[in-house]
Amino acid sequence: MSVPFENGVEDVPQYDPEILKQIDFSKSVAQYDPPISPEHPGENLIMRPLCLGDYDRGFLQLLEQLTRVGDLTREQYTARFNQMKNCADNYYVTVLEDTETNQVIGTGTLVKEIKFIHDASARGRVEDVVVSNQYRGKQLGKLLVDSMTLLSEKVGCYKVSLECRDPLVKFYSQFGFIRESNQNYMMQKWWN
Ligand code: 16G
Repeated sequence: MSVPFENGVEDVPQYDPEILKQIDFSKSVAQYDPPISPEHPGENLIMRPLCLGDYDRGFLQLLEQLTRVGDLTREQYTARFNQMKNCADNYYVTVLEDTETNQVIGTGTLVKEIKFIHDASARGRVEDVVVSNQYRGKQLGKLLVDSMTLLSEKVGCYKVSLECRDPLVKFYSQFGFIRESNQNYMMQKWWN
């Protein structure tokens, strides 16, 4: 179902846009100067769920600034979008759009991994955070991480985690993330 956004664009959102309005940003432990929020991310910017039409608004090109994406066709994008939309309680792919250029200039995702443990609770993961080169220094990465972190509590995650390289540990600690002394992140990479 298409919904109208503040910028007049009507599109199919990956998750219910009302959920973003439920984030209690007063709970944020990060500092903003000047103050910004999910409802007011900055001049000519809106925060909203990823939409189907973001294939044409530079979403995949933006992700390329984070890691390899590959040449996803519109069909591949649409299929993956619909898969995530069908699990809208578990995926919150969020974007920042510049309403002057109609380009997606920032993104961050909350993944809610459901579990049996902790009274059938869930774990949140903040994933795939990137802000376009020309928009750095506007606290937008901070806003995206903060919003996805606060959202994780709202949607019932008993904990939330993320992966990052050493130089970013300080950045992520401002949201309350701590590097656990006896927990290691281990992985195997099958392909790139
Ligand atoms: C970073 C991202 C992670 C992303 C990965 C991609 C954050 C907090 N972390 O670790 O979500 O999936 O980079 O790198 O955004 P890769 O292609 O090497 O897996």
